[in-house]
Amino acid sequence: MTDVSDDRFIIADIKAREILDSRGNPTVEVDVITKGGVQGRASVPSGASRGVHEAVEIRDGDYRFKGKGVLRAVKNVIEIIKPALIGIDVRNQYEIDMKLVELDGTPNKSKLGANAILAVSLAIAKAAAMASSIPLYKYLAPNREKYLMPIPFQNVINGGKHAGNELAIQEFMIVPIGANTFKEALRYCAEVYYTLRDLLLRKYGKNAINVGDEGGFAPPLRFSQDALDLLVKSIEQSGYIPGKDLALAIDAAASEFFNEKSGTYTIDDRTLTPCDLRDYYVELVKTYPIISIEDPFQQEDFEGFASLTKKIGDKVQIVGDDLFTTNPKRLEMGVRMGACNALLLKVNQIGTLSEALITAKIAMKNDYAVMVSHRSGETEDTFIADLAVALCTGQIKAGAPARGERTAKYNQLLRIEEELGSRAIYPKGRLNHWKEFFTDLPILKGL
Ligand code: 2PG
Ligand code: MG
Repeated sequence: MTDVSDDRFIIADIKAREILDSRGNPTVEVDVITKGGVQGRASVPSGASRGVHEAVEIRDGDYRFKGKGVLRAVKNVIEIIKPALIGIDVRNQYEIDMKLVELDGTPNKSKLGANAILAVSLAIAKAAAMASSIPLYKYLAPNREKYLMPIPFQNVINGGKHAGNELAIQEFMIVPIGANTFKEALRYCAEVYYTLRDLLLRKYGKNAINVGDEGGFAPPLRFSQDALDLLVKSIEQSGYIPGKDLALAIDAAASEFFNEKSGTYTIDDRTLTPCDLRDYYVELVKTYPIISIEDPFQQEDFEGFASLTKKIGDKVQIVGDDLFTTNPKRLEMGVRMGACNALLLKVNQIGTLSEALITAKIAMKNDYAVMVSHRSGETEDTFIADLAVALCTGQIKAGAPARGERTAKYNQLLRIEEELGSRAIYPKGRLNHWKEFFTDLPILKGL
């Protein structure tokens, strides 16, 4: 524990409240206030295509908000967490997080709720950064000379659980690998997004430009290839070269189109065995400039993931999201089996900042890339933007360049890049740039 007593850092009060996320569902917001009057505020996101191994978010299950209220989680912050943390120095992130884990006492944070715990954990870090008078990303990683900006993986066509269409694949993303700066990358994406809108409008009419949960369009398509063709066309018609300026990526979120009984997948009006599905992806990457595939198989199929990674993992990033749920144990198992070559990092899947940082470190130590990620239900909180810069992952996904809760993250990255000036590096053309930036974070105290 940090023992130099300084009132600026000592927790004097914790407030918690129920707010709404981008889908209109309640979520938890927490303020951590120090004796010096500094306030760190954080709120938690929520997924729709949730992995079964994720930490548990507690919902009230009563008449309010059709059972989705979070007043029990709010109460847990006020009645259980707050009394345990008053008087502690906010710079003790790791100790505080371990205390939260201990107070909960369950393996999946189901007693206090990962939503209650994470809001406190993130607010603690923000309060510490503010009390130290430094930006959050620098507080999290003070020992860097240069910082790697993340390539934004932007989900511009939504399918699966995030949209009211027939596309099995959940996310079709554009990846501005050829930009020189984050600012330029964001512009590339916005321009392609406008072109895509025009194309959709012309080809399918007004209904096609409705948007899904993450701000991408949700056109009435059935086949993945149609979505991918549209992206290639949009990139070209925006004046860019597919595969050079902007590449493509998908998050299949395959658990959502997996039929448990038959062990098959329903996609593009076809029923595929895991082997067929692997071949399907192999064909897709031959036809399109796809550089990253997330959750290609259902969340328990480590072998399926490994077979695809073995086949195309030298050229394509294979990302584990529902497979790993940001859980160190599941990640370690994946590493042993050669399941993937990248981790999707979602802080609310594990429930504390320290545990998420540990999982990221395990990934990088084992040569796995890390993509920091939002959830489909988001708030205006921009924590993950700072987190991606602190970890120098070189990758983030935060949805389309539209809808306030998505642009909040990208706009924060613009501010960070501006502030860093020549200390900000954009990983032009490469997903493995992070390796040059991998270092221990003092906040983890050698763990
Ligand atoms: C995903 C996420 C975010 P959700 O599957 O990667 O894009 O979706 O938050 O619904 O799990
Ligand atoms: Mg996913």
